[in-house]
Order: sequence, then structure tokens, then C-alpha cells
Amino acid sequence: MYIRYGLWFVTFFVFWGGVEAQKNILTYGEPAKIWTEALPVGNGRIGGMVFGGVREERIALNEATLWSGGPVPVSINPEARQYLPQLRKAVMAEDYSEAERLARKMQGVWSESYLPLGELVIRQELGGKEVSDYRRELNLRDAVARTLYRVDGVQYTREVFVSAPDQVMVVRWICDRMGALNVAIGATSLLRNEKKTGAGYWEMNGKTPAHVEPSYVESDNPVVYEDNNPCRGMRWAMRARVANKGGSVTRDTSGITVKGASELVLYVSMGTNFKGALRCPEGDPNMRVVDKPFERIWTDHLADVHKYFDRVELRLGETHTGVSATDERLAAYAKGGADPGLEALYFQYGRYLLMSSSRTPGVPANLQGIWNAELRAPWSSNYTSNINVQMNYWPVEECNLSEMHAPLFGLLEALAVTGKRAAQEFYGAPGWVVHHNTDIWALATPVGDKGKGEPKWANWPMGGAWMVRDLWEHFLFTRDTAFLRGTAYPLMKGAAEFVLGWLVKDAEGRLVTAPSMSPENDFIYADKKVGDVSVATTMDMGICRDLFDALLEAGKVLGGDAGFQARVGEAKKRLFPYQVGAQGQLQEWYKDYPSPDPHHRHVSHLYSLYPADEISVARTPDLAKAVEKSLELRGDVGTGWSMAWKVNLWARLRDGNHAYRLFRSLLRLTKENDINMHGGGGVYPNLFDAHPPFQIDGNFGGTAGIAEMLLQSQDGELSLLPALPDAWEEGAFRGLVARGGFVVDVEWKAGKVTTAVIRPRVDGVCRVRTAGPMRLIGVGLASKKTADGWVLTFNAKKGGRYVLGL
Ligand code: FUC
Repeated sequence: MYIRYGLWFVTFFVFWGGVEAQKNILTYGEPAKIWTEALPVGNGRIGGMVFGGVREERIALNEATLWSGGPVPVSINPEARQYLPQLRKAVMAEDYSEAERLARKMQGVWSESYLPLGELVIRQELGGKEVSDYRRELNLRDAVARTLYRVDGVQYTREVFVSAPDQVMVVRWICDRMGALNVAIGATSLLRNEKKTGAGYWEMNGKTPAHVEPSYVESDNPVVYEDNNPCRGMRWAMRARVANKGGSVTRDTSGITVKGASELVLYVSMGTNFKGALRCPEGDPNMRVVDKPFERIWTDHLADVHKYFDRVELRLGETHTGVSATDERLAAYAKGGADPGLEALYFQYGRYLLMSSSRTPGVPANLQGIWNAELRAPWSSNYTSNINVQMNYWPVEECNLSEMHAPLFGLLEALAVTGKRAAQEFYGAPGWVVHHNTDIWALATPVGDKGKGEPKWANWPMGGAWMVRDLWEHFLFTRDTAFLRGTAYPLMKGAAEFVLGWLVKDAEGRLVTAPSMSPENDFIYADKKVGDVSVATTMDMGICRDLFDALLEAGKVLGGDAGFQARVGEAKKRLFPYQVGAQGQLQEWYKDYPSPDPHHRHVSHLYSLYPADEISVARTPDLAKAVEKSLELRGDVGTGWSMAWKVNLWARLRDGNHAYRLFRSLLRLTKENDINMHGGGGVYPNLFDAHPPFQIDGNFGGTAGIAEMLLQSQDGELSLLPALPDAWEEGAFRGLVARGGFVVDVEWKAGKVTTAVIRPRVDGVCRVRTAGPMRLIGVGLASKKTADGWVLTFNAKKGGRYVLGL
């Protein structure tokens, strides 16, 4: 028997032997013409989009803390709260047009904008000579973009990476003929700037605008500079330094010129004087000076990125397309071809993007991660907290990148401060609140410029209560009790204090939210009228229930806090329940109102199936059926993140084939002009998620969706291959993480698990759901057949390794 299990072991490891690592590369046969063809690099703070040009290389530059504005003003709309009683009366009386009017009086200011730093432009002098053997690639594992080409018999190779250990962007350029490098390095910026030279370097710097209006607001003066206001706008700088082998280097204000070099390394530092959400920017831009040799920067970079990237491997089957360029693979895939390698590449790309955009304390990945080229980016490239910023963090724990959660928790700490002020100022309520938008300054009030926002998004006050679920998830995956006690519980409690103060009784004494919106959908009432503000939307009630559940569970782990725990327990019992509507769907609003847009991209009311878990196929089958009906009625079409959400929802419904169908749409090659707000999401040639024009949430949601099809753990048990589509008949993953702190490897054939290895990070009871009976070697095992499979239970010890086999 032991020999048999031993053999599994051997095959399992041979299976991964080396080849997979080669596959985590995006390749292209031509330079990028537009930004959505360029390749992203980043260390969580400094970001670049590499075009891979020959005569002119462009690298769009970003720095995660480079925003307009300054700390949130202390008083924004002191009149707001006086309208709350009237507004509550209006929604209770179903006078929804009056409610809409009043809600507009309770709005604040627009969020600030995430800004592009500039663009590095590098011109190579090649005369009229022809370029051949061109290739560019992004190696995800090594986190490096490479451009290779030949001119006049000379092989040129350029590498761009951003080191986290050394906080610098590095462009290394080599050629195989002495002295063949002749280049001029300069930069441009859409921001006001100055350029200067200093001892050994060339610099571009400036101060960001005091305010930038969102792109959807018409304005004669959308970009406002206040150069003498130290508290609005921040100072920033980019500094470039060249180390060369051979040739000469000269500098003037326009940039750096290198002549006749055989090799050059360009070090680009970037920084701002951002000092945290709650403080005015101060002092000089924060830039690290690197004084290490290139080789050490490179090896330290590799050690750093491999540490995270290598934790997970995924193989979904063999690719037989015979095409290797990523854009060509995408084109073949869009025609219906099979390419499991491309699907796995997309998964790893999501992990790569998270590692590259979420490592700056207090500054999570925004709507575009850290990559934005526009001064007035779509939706200000801010944090949208009615789905988008949350979706960014869906893959983080399960895909074994738990550390990348920290920036979000840092922002939550700041939001607890600004959100407390907002709760008091706008509602006279306790605790802290966040609405649907926030920014680097932790804006917590409604947006809308006092009446110009639509209440269905601007006034929705449940963003904070939703965001704190990430703290709870982090605990569930790590079982880090110190984190739960010191960080998570206090923040969750503050968010719940607002909710407890916000809930009111309806006519039947049930606790409801009022006003309440189902982001960002409208409903039809009184025959033809369209409303958006009402009472107790299903999402609101789901968020309340989920938060209360988490707090009660946390209370059991931590003990104490009896008075508050009792309040939460009492309130939970009285919450307005879920309703099933006339079509058998999970009702979206308090009443069974239809929507004027039945295929609306948001599926807010399905929150309790995913990302939350109160609704489940196993535990609440009737409600799960209702969710399924809602999903059918909503249809599959949507913008990028909308489809990604639905992939996760179908995975939770254990319908792998439907999830996969949506996933294929998410991975459909899209051109910039083909998409609009009603659908047509997909990916660009660089695999960025298409949402007019780009939003990173769809990438992260899609990555989470793949993981969700392969492993689930929300029902108190690990479910192996819970929603495996027929298309992934054979495959394997290594290193996905389940709640309870279990690291899981699975290999499957003909759609059935053949081997699973479970490595606990903490001690605990492990329950595993499988489709059929499996054996476990080395430890005692209780196995039990259930209606839909088998559940194996065993005591797992930290540091142990448990192998399940057929
Ligand atoms: C919400 C969504 C939009 C977009 C924006 C950033 O308003 O409805 O689709 O994702 O956030």
C-alpha cells in the first residue's frame, strides 16, 4: 500500500518538473502601438507600461501614491444630516422621487484622482537600417519585460523590471557588438513639471494639482493647481541615472545621451512626499538612492518575486494550437479554440498583477492597479467600493498572496478615522461609514458635488461594512488570532457600530436600512416610475448579516465584549429576511420591483452567495436556487468585472460549465472601441481586463474565479474541484489556500481527483469534500458519505503533509 502511495508522490512531482515555469510568459511579435498592448511591470509602488519600441521605446511611468488633492476636509456638508429624517419618511412612504431629491442634498465632494507620472522616451539612433528578429515578452515569474531585436547584425536585448527590495525601476540594455548603443533618454509628463540635472543624475519633478475633476464631470477648469498650498497637491520627482560600459554619457535639462556604449543600465527612481492619508504632504519626494551593483539588484529582485510567484502552479491541460504569440493565441481563442495554457497564463497574470500593484502600505491597488496614463482617468482611477476595490482582493488569500492584503488594511485604518467624521457629520451616527468611492486620502463621505451625483451610487453607505469582510477573510485563511484581536475586530466593530446605528424598524418591526440602494441599479414602481433610493435592498441586508455573523464568530474566538456581542446577536435576529420574487428569483429590493435594465451589470443582490457565504448550495438550497434564477434572468453579458463576478457566482453554484462559459467571454480579445457600459468586456492584447477602457478588477475577479472553480472552503470544509468544467478534464494545481490555513495541491484525471496533498499552516480539524471515497495515508480518518459526495475528517497538524488518493 505504501509503495502505491509513494508512486503517486513521485508522479506528482515529476509532473511539475520544470516545464511549467516556461509557460508563464506573454510574447508578441511587434512593439505595442497603444497602451493596452504595452506590458505592465511594477513593485507595488513604481509601475511601468513597456511598449517595446525599437527606434523609440516608451515606458509609461506610475507611482502609486501620486494623486491630486490633500487630506479630506473636516467639514464638507454640515446641512446634510438635517435631511435624514425627511428622507427616511419618504422612503417608508414609498415616495421615491422625493427620496431621490432629498438624497442629493446629502452629498459631498468628488474623490481625488490617481495621476500618471509621465513617460520615459528612449530614442535609439539606427539610421535607416532594417530591424529583424523582433520579439518582446513579459516573464511573469521573473517579473521582467524583455525586448529583443537585431539591426545590422547586432543583437539588442532590453530588460525592464521594478525591484521591490531596492525600490527602483531598472532598464538594462545590452548588445553583442562593442559600442553599438547610441541612445537619447528623455521624459514627458501631463503634469506641470521642471527638468534639471544634478550630480550624476537627470530629474523631472513637480507638484500635483490641488484637485482633478472626474472625467464624467463637465468642467471648464478640471485640473486645478495651487502651487502655494502645501496641503493640496503633493511634490513628486523622477530621477534617472545611467551606468554604462564603454562610450560616453552626457546630461542636460532635456535628458541623458549615451554614445557608443556596449551596455547600459538606467536606474529610474520615483517618489512623492505623500505622508499618509491623514497628513498634509511634507518635505522632499521620497526616493531611495540605489548604490548596489546591477547583478545584486537583479538577483535580489528575482529572490523577492520568486518567493511569492512560485507558491502556486496551475496546469489546465495541454495546448496544441501551435501559436505562441499571446495576441495570436487570444485571437484563436476568441474563435472558440481550446487553449488551456492561455487560461492558466491568465490566472498567473492576475497573481502577477496583484504582486506588482499591492505592496505600498495604506495604498491598495486602485481601479487600474497602479497603471494609468491619463490625467483624468476613467472614474478617476480611484477606489470604488461598491464592488471594484473589493474584487481586487478576491484572489489574494486563496491564490497564496496573503501579504498583498496589507495595503487594503492600511487604508481601512485611515477610513475608520475619516469615516467616523463622515458618520457624525452626515448622519449623526456612531461608528464609521464609507460610501461608494474613496481615494488615497480615505474620503468617506458620499461623492456627488452636493447634488450632481446619482444617489444609486453616490449615497450608498455600505462600502465600509463590505470592505471589512476582507479582514475577516484574512483571519479565516491565516487563523492569525493576534491580527483578529488587534486589527480586524476593532475595525469590524467600528463598521458594525455604524450599521447598528443606521438600521431602523419597518412597519412590522424588522430592522432595515433606509435609505437604501442596490448599487447601481434602478427599479420600476407605481407602474412606470423609475426610482433608485428605497428601503432594505437585498445587498444591504446581506452585508449586515455577513458582518454580524463574522463579528459573532470572531467573538467566539476572542471571548469578551459581551455587551456588544449581545447587541449584534439581537440585531441579527431582527434583520429583514431574504425574499424570493414572483419569477423565483432572489428579490433585489424590499418589494418585488422590476428593473428598467434587467441585464444590469451589477449583481449586488447576489452578494450573499459570493463574495459572502450565507447562501450556499449545501446549507440553503432554496435560496441558492433563487440566486441561480436571478443569474439566469440577468444573463451572461456584462462589462469585465461583471462577468468575473458571475464566474465566481456560478462556481459557488457548482456549475463549472456555466462558470467556464463566462470565463471564456472574460478572456475574449477585445479592441478598445468595441466595448461600452452594457457589455462587451474581455481582454486587450496585453491581457488587461476591458471595461471602457481598462479596469483591473476583472483580471483579479477572473483569477479568483478560476481558483473558485478548483477549490472552495466557505462551508466549513475543503471542497476539491467543486466546479470543474468539462473543458478541464485533466490538470493539476499546487499551492492554493483554503480557509483554516490549509495549502492544497490537487491532480486530476477524467474530471476526478486522483491525488490531493494538504499541508496545514496551523493545527486544526480538516474536513475535505470529494466526489467519491478517497484514502488518506499516515493518520486516522473518519470518512462519511453525504448526499453529494464524501466528507473526510482528520486532525491536521501544522507542518504535516497529508496525502489523499484513490
Ligand atoms: C461602478 C461601475 C462601473 C465602473 C465604476 C468604476 O460605477 O458600475 O461599471 O466599474 O464603478
